[in-house]
Amino acid sequence: MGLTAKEIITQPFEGQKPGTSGLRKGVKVYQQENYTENFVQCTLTAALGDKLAGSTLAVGGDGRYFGKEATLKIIQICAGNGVSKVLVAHNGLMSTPAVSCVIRKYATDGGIILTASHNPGGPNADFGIKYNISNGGPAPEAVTNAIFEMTKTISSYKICPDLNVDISSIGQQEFEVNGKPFTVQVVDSVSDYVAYMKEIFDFNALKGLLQGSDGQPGVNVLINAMNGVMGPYAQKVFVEELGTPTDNIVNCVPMEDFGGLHPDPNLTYAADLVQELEKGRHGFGAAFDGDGDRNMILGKNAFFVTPSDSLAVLADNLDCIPYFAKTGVKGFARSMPTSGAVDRVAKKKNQECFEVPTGWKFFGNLMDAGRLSLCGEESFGTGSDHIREKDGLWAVLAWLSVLANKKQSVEDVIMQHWTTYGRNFYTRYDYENCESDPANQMMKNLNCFVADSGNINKSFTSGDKTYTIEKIDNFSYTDPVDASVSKNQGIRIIFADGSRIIFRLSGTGSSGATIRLYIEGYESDPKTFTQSPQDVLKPLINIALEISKLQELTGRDKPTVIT
Ligand code: VG1
Ligand code: CO
Repeated sequence: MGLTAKEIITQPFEGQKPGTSGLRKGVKVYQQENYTENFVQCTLTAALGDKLAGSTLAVGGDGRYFGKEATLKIIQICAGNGVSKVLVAHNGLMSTPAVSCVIRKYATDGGIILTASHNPGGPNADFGIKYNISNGGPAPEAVTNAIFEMTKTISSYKICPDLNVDISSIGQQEFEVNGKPFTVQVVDSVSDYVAYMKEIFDFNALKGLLQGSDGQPGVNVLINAMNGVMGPYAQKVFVEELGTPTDNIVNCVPMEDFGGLHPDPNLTYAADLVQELEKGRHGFGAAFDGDGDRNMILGKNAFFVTPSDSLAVLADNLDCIPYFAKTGVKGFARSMPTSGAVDRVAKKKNQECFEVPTGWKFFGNLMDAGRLSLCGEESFGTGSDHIREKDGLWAVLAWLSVLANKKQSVEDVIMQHWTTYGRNFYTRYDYENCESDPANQMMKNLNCFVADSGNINKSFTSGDKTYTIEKIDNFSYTDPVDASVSKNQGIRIIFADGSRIIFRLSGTGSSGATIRLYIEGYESDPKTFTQSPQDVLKPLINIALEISKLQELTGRDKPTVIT
């Protein structure tokens, strides 16, 4: 029997601008009457316009609280709007990179990802909705701006409230809505994603590395999925494909509240992994965030690979990965706050290297234009043009490919890299959940600092170091492909020796303001390489605090997270 779509009258709502990566709010906000429906309608209409009726879309999420409910609602809204087909994740669970993979593999018109990524989940935590376009990547700013504009004028949404979909078994379900066929296909994204990884990497070589070969003992790995969506993917790749014992993959059952963890793979929130690795029993450790696009890589004794270095090392060693032998290497890119370590590799290899604003959406155009193969962010994001999202598990397999090929430990690979290129010392300070007014005031003051050309050539001294300002600006990016301009992407204070201080406000926080302070300093003297970034960068940190008056304004005497 056919179903009927309804048009529900609703009110415009403001203050919904999507941030660095979709719209993130407390779950309770999304649970308000018509809120999720409104935002989804605005998203679909703004993103697809005339193409919405008859389109095919993918839907999946990281399994956090409210995800299943939202998934079913989204399918009903799709049906209400005349969408032809929805590819939905089995039980609603699909990592962000897997959604990108599915959008591309099945050539859908776009997809919706239900995640607040590395933000905590549960009835009192966060939720998020993010739209990806047909290339598999996050919607560009033109689309997110259009969504925002529509939230101010929306007056109704369309839904098919009687549509009853079962997402617990894989396969196809057919419906008739307003006299037209509507198909829901429940996909096994784990199989699709893992099949793709097997095309990209040499799984036999990886197996040899983990199990031991040619008289070499195997590398004992520890993989921590932080109770997020990556559990099933890690299980399939490590246990089923590579023969890793089950004990070596932990927190691999997805939970609605991530078991109370803050699913952000950094030294603070993934302290469990760090402590295990410190015991020296594993040669390699990795953690993912809730939606599986981020990665943290550790070596034996918890040797920490800074994400910016991770990017540079992979750039230097892409020949260890079969995919790049097929596609060739077409250029590198990093987000603006990410250290310049990769730039050095690009220079040596004569590759283009782009500096884009924070957030993965800026890489997609470059990839589609065939100018970018590998890119990354300092925030534990690494990826390539195999999809259009950063990809945590891909990064782990890339690292293992390097280790297998070079027959070296993580620490040896990094040391060798620094010996060749010098070390870009790097640290990031996060001041999470500050009050908004003082944080905005600080940025306002910094904008004044930037506007005052008298600050150029000014010197700042801290301890025995003196730094002279060479350039200051609020980073602006002109997309080399479509010439779109993105302004106000972060305050940069660049010194004569190339050291940098960067300030920006997070676009993914769900309440208050999160200030991010990024510090980079370059050293070529091998004697410095084993020193701690906190020691080496201390003078620059002090100068950053002095210029910004961060502590006075926010009342914070230390950051909540140091990376
Ligand atoms: C943060 C990171 C940024 C990343 C974004 C989304 O944004 O800094 O590099 O792309 O999160 O990552 P912000 O605006 O809070 O600094 V994820 O894993 O949340 O998709
Ligand atoms: Co994420």
